Amino acid sequence: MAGITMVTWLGESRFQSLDEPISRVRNLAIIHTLAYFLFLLFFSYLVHLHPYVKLGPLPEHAGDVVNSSRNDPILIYHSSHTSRNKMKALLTGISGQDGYFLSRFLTEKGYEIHGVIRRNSSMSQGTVSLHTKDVRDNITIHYGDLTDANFFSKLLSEEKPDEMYHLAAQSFVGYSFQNPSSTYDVNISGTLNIANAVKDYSPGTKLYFAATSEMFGQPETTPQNEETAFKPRSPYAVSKLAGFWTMKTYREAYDLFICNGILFNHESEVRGPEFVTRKISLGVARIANGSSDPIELGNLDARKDWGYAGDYVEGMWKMLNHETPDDFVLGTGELHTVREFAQFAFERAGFRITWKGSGVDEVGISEDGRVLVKVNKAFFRPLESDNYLADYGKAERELGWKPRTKFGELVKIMVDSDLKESSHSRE
Ligand code: NAP
Ligand code: F7E
Repeated sequence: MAGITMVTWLGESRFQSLDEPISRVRNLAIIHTLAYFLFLLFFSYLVHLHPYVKLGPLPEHAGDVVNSSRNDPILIYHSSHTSRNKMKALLTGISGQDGYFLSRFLTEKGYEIHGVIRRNSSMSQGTVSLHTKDVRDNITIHYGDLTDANFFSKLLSEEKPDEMYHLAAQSFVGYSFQNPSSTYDVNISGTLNIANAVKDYSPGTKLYFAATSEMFGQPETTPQNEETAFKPRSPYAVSKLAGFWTMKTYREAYDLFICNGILFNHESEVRGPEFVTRKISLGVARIANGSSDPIELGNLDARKDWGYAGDYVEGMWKMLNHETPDDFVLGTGELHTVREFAQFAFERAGFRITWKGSGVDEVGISEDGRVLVKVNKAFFRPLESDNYLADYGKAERELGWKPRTKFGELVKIMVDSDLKESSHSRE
């Protein structure tokens, strides 16, 4: 062993005779150093530039994962659906309230978004037109109607999204009493079309269905959770319950990844104008800008568990990224009446309101004696569902979800937004 020493370089061992010239050893060291830096450069290219390399853990269904475990800091994968590194989400109801917040949320998460819009003569795109450019540019629109089974078969077979959020519906409870038939066509047959298209053309797609607290109807127990019995009290609620059971049946029968989100009322600055919260915030802004017409409302005693839509879309995504498909309740666990909503909303705009009279004769009056709110029987429903209160404990435990926006903050967001809009449109 005399005259022989061991040189370790970059984990490589080799024996070096002490008789070799020193310059040869130096050259070797330089070559090894260069090789090491080239390797580092190549590696950093892979991590930052190469389309098939992602940092951090990926959703489990991202595609065929190569050379990884879920805890690896770097995952290399080839998307089985798109051969790109972006997850693909397909949204029905993208032009509605939840479609707006979910598009924003998924864009921030790096998803490629496809959305279904039903054509209308003015070619308006609802809330899609409210997006900032980065979100709008990330959305591919497909024109189609929920009642068109062929359209969805073709769409699913062509796009094969990683995740699909079925949000589209005839969602207005009051209208469902007047037009139960079209409500059933859209909400029951339309939902069946989605379930069939996923089953037959893209069974690897994870599917979210927008079920509702309305399915509880007049619940016997409070608060309500995933175990509470359903007793629907409107054509809308009946149609959603049919959708809920269709999804549950398909999940079990065909081993599909389908989740039902049983969501309590969630509102926002882009809520449809006929829903009571937005009707109030728009009315308050109109009155603050000089209108003398009061807001006409129905049942002021109706109580709801109202949350902020922006919080709820995260819960939808968490459901589809849970290990197993399941059903979850999302809500706030707080109840407020329509009267309270109106009171808070007027206060936010600087009006103190006092209530006088009762039933259909009740009015909300300003300090200077003006009638700001009055009751109109036309806005009562044949049946009212009351006593709703969410127990979102399962979502909190299993998904780590809970509502962030309190009632007062929700009212503030909505009123401030409408005040700002109405002052702009006066300019
Ligand atoms: P929304 O604002 O009323 O949006 C409904 C969407 O469905 C709109 O984009 C609408 O398109 C679309 N749509 C209706 N009929 C269609 C048809 N035949 N074909 C294609 N698209 C159609 O409702 P949301 O508040 O976002 O709620 C999303 C979903 O959650 C709904 O299914 C609703 O029933 C359910 N949900 C909502 C709440 C809540 O408090 N917001 C609570 C529980 C469950 P147009 O723009 O053309 O009308
Ligand atoms: O009514 C009462 C009305 O129409 C709320 C949908 O997103 O949430 C929503 O359904 C309450 C009801 O929503 C007026 O009687 C009083 O008790 O804003 P809304 P909704 O019926 O709760 C559920 C969870 C969904 O799933 C639905 O898709 O307010 N109310 N006066 C009034 N309601 C309206 N619209 N207009 C009034 O003047």
